[in-house]
Amino acid sequence: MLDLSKLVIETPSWGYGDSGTRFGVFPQPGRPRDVFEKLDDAAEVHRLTGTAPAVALHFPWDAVEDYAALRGEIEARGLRVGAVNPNLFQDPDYKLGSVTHPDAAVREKAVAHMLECLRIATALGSSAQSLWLADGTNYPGQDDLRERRHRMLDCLGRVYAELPAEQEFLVEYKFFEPAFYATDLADWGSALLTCFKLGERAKVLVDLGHHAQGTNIEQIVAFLAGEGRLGGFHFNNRKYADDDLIVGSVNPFELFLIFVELTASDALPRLTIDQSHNVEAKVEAMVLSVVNLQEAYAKALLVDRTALRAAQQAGDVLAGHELLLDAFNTDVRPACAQARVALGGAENPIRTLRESGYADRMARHRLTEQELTR
Ligand code: RM4
Ligand code: MN
Ligand code: MN
Repeated sequence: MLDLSKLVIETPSWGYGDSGTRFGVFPQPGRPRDVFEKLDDAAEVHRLTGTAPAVALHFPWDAVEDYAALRGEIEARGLRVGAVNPNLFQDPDYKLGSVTHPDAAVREKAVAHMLECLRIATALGSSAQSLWLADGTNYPGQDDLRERRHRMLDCLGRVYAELPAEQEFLVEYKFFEPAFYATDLADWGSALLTCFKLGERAKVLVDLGHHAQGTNIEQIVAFLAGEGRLGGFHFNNRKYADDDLIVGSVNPFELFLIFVELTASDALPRLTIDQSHNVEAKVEAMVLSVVNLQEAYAKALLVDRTALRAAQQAGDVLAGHELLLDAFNTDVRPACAQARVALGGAENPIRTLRESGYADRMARHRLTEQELTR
């Protein structure tokens, strides 16, 4: 029988709140008003899927006065904290960068925020800091590329020196956006070199939306895993850029191939959803994302590794390819439904969610001040 118990997905607190495009934000009825209501949504996703017991948090978006109390609220919902994500991209001071900024005072501010996030992570019992920098330049000559690299290594080194023993430091790269000319951590190679400089607990985080079109992401997984530096994943899907669509919605075969690589290692890295649901119902979108991940994982487990190895050794090109197609084309939905029930989840999570009326209940309860005074 299929066993989904080793698959652990973190859902992102920021994936439950209001979001939009750079042209507009579309508030949804029932959207969570604070971190506690985001936790309620995350707990609902875990209840239905049995696979999403952890919640990644973003600071200062999820900041509270009392972190011991927040930890209690997380645990009371049957959840645990996932990675802690510092935010080095929203403050106006970061216009020209955070840890690469030409002004030392801004770099100090960025370091102070990351150190604060180490303390928050400790208080919440988190085992990872997950760093994404929006740093980069828009024009040739705008800043000195070598200097920026030195500033970044200096700042990150200072944070890494304070990293509590039980925490990992995850370094996420992105080759485009928001800078247009040069991104300071543009690809997995730059991220890996940075990790090598920082130390053993620094590992690379791969976000599916952060590559050039056509990049072979499963090969990046193989390289990083081979170096013991694959720290985590941000799942989403895209057609064009960093679209943050539901994972598996556009390119399920790519997702399957990534899971074939992930399951080739002894242990799975940290697996997080990093999506932004602009027009679709948010909790439903998160549930569908987890279901898609369960199915991609289940198909990867079906690959006959012994036969695959034999075909590869024999140089039989298409036999190996066919073995992957056999697994990918298998309908794993009934097996996943059964395995989900064994985990305490629902056979058909989307249908159960719809029938439960959760979305309507939240829309009635979670009224904003504006809606109440209307
Ligand atoms: C970035 C990146 C980060 C995420 C932010 C909100 O594109 O993917 O992981 O925290 O968006
Ligand atoms: Mn990401
Ligand atoms: Mn992204």
